[in-house]
Amino acid sequence: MSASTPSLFDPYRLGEISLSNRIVMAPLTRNRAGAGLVPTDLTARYYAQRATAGLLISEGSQVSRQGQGYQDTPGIYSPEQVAAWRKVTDAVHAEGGRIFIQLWHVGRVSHVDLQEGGAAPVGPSDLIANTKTYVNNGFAATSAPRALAASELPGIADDFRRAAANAIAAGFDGVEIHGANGYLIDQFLRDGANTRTDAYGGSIENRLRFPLEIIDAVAGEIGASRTGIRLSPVTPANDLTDSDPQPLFNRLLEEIEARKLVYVHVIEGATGGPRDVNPGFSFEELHKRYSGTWMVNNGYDLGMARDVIASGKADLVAFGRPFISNPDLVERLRRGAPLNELKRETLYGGGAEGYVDYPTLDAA
Ligand code: 8OZ
Repeated sequence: MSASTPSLFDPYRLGEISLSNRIVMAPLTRNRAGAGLVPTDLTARYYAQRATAGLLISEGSQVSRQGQGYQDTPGIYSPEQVAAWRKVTDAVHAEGGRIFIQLWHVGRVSHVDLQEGGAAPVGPSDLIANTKTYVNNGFAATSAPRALAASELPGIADDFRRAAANAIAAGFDGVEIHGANGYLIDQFLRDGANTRTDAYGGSIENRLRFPLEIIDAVAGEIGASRTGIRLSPVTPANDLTDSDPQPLFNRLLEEIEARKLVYVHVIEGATGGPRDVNPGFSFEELHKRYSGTWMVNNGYDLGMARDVIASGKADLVAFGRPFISNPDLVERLRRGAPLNELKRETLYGGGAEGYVDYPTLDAA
């Protein structure tokens, strides 16, 4: 390889910040928020332990009470949440790390027991998702959603805008808009979840309208150079279906290019599952349309990650579950060292166990 071949371990310029390497910690839901849905001191320790990643992306954090779909996920809408996240970003920055927050609205993937006054969750249409959520300490079917009125949409875009302002006030280096995995933004994009007959449904242009209004609200508030987005064009997660994702996402990438968002984070294949769920879909067609930072995710190991960076097919690689069980994942990859095994029973909920007690190489 020539000296100019990029490596996973080279620094990278992301908008206005520099990352010490091309390895990203993917957003990971852990369901450990404290009362008031605030991140805790353990949360700060967990992210600080992983600060050698070039970039950390926080777990999905709801932009409003309505945007919550699972028990004990943190928010970024109250003053208490902003103050608590400040402790997290300070701890990460003290270790030399960089951190974006993932801004999340679950849409129809929620349960009446998580909604204000037991209200129905909301979506583009009143179609129920055949999926489960976690509530009252157990898995439960999602509740039947109510179709949003067009007059409610500016309020939700404004929740995203305010959450982005809160994120900057809390010390985050930027935000990732959660446009993936069958949540609100993805629900508006897809004809399997969005059967609206107004300006927000039907044609590709119409299905893109609300997602783009959210993007414009966020980027207008904090700047495109601090705004990234996560997409999962072919995932079946959360009962999402779509008759023809290629032209839809081709158009979306053109719109994202025009808005100069700082990165696009793509989940290649089924979220946390096989990469080849839709072999006819071309991620290259998407990449071709966008000249900013291309972040890839899903089942990467060291060899795949080295190759995708060296080939120039991606700028950054996000690792999910390996970062839960290996706080020093970057060092382990650098040395080609073995990885700790993931304890699945402590993934969601609980305390320190399976959260901040995974050993580093040096400790082991
Ligand atoms: C696992 C459990 C709950 C939520 C996603 C935010 O899939 C999630 C999530 C993952 O994007």
